[in-house]
Amino acid sequence: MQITINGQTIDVQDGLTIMDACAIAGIDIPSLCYLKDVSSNASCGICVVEVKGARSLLRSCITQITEGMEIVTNSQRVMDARRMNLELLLANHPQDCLICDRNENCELQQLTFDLGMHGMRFVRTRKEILPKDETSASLVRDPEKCILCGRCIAVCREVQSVQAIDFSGRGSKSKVATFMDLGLGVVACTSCGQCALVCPTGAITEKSSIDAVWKDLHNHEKIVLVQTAPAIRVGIGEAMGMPYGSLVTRQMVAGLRKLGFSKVFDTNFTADLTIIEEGHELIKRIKTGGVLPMITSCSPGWIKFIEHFYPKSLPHLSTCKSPQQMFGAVAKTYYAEKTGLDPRNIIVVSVMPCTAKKFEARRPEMDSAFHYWQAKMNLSDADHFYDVDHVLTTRELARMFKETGIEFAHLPEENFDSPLGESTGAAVIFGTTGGVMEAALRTAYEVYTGKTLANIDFNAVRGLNGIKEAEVDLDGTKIKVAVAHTLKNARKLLDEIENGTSPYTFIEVMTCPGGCLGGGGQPIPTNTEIRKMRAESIYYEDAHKGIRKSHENPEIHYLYKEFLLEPLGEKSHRLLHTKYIE
Ligand code: HC1
Repeated sequence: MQITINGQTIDVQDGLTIMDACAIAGIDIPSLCYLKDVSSNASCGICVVEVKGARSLLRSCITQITEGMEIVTNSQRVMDARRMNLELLLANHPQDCLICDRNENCELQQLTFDLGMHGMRFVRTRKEILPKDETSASLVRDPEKCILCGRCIAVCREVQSVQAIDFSGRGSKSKVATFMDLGLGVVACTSCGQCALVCPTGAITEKSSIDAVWKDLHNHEKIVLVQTAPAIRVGIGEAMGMPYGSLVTRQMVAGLRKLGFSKVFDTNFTADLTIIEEGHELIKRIKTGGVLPMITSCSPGWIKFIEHFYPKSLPHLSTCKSPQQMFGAVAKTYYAEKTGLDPRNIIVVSVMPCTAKKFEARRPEMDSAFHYWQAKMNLSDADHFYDVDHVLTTRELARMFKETGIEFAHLPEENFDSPLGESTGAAVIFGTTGGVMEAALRTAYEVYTGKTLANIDFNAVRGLNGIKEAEVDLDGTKIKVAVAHTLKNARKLLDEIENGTSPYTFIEVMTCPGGCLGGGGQPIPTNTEIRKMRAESIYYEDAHKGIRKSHENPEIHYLYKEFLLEPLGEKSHRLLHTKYIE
């Protein structure tokens, strides 16, 4: 099909929107509401263009091209309309950019600059000040900064099938709201933070733990340990200005030491531990007629989803805590004992790509180390501590680096501390969809059959398809496995389980698109192309690791020999496994 854009004739395929056709012609049409692959509300009015013969300007994100269409994207009329629509949005928007969490990473701010705005003619029309919603352990919503673009609503509904938020009110009273304005911490929100990832302004952000972490880092009575999730090493470089998907594992370790952490450990260590416990749990369920399919349990948004929407299916969840929580429990018991530290003085900080991890760390049952020590040390309730004290997102860690002037790209490469820093290739792939499944199969196969796996790369469970499946032959016992990322895809697998048609033995579910590397706490922007680049780096690290199977991690062997004694043993059950809330 032939169309003309700004006087130039080009050939493009049928069925495109004007915005897509312009992108092919090298013209980036601005928009504050459009969300590629998800939806367009066509609400912001920034993407308007002139089309010959049309009476008014047209929104390029929803208007399809037609043969011979003549489009103008840069006329005075177009520029004036875009500026006018932006001015109307700015009229009700707070002018506190300098102290906003999204300063320098705000699409509204950037567009104001890009469109050459020099003044604002309109005054605020909204009469009341809309209160912040701080009810969630993970997220803060500030409706004053909301421009009603609808992206958060679209991602919550279309990607996650959760619908925790929606538009309410009309005209000047329109706002994004939770059911009955009860707050994100009260309604059925999974805390996944995908809304924060797509918000063009500072209207939804993670609940910051930065001040609390600094306070503990500056308290010389505290030993502050940090653990880093698998997906941080492919995200933090981006947040520090490096190319998308930069793999910066050892610079990250150096940077964390510069911030003052006493020891820099790796969540990957307890990802390996999770595989040992979860692999044995799966084998036990297969051999003893336990509840199948068993479903992975390390993604806290997913746990909240199944608790809210599919409580009948909770027995399908592995009882394993997530690697984040296993780390906290092991650090404040095994590591405390080994080093002679008072567990009350140990602070565990997690760096996670995930906003729901903040919620997970505050689940009331996540205090197993406290109960472990309570009787031994005669602790009172006043001594109470959680296994994980603070959770920082990738974005928050980047802010801390910037606050201290750390030039991330020039950091030397350093190694994790021992004994909670050694990990395998199986652990790093936890950070991408399919990774937990692949890691579990590498171990489950060898434990179940007693044989060495010839090819440890399970390509069938790699990639960004919404649901992937594979058949695995455990030496004559054939099992079918499935992998889903996003809660909308997980819903399909749960529906099969609940109507009795699920053909699977083992299922991996990760809450966020692409798995943790696309988590709600990762750098903004995060989109499909960027997720692919992060996944490539993760598989690169796996392929270049000396040890690639969790059960071959030597530090895990010591942990069992010196402390846990055996998988699924008494200590494991007290510290590494959990129950769910119906
Ligand atoms: Fe994840 Fe996990 S992989 S949940 O996605 O099991 O957040 O990265 O840390 O706990 O290990 C997140 C990532 C992370 C846990 C591990």
